[in-house]
Amino acid sequence: WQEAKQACLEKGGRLVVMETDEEFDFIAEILRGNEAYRRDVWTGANDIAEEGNWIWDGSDHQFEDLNRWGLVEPNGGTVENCGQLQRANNFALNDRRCNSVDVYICEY
Ligand SMILES: [Ca+2]
Ligand SMILES: [Ca+2]
Ligand SMILES: [Ca+2]
Repeated sequence: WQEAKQACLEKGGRLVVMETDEEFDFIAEILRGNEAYRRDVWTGANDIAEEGNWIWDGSDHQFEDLNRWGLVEPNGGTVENCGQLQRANNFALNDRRCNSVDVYICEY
């Protein structure tokens, strides 16, 4: 996740921040509709600074405005502090170990 974040910064952007349900659905639909995206996908969501306090990296947009967790997520406590779109769960949000290697979406 840190490398994904850095890659976005170096391109002048940031990891995707989903301000609205519409934005979330727009991205999830693209991922669902394309066989090429058979991967979990990092977003800017994380609770690295404070366990349980989810924020969007690089944005002051309130994370609580969006409630798109998978059914049992977030379930990783202090072990899972980075938010991804989980393919196995129809691209709902999942907290995952930040050192997992996944693809990512930058926004500009
Ligand atoms: Ca956005
Ligand atoms: Ca956590
Ligand atoms: Ca999880």
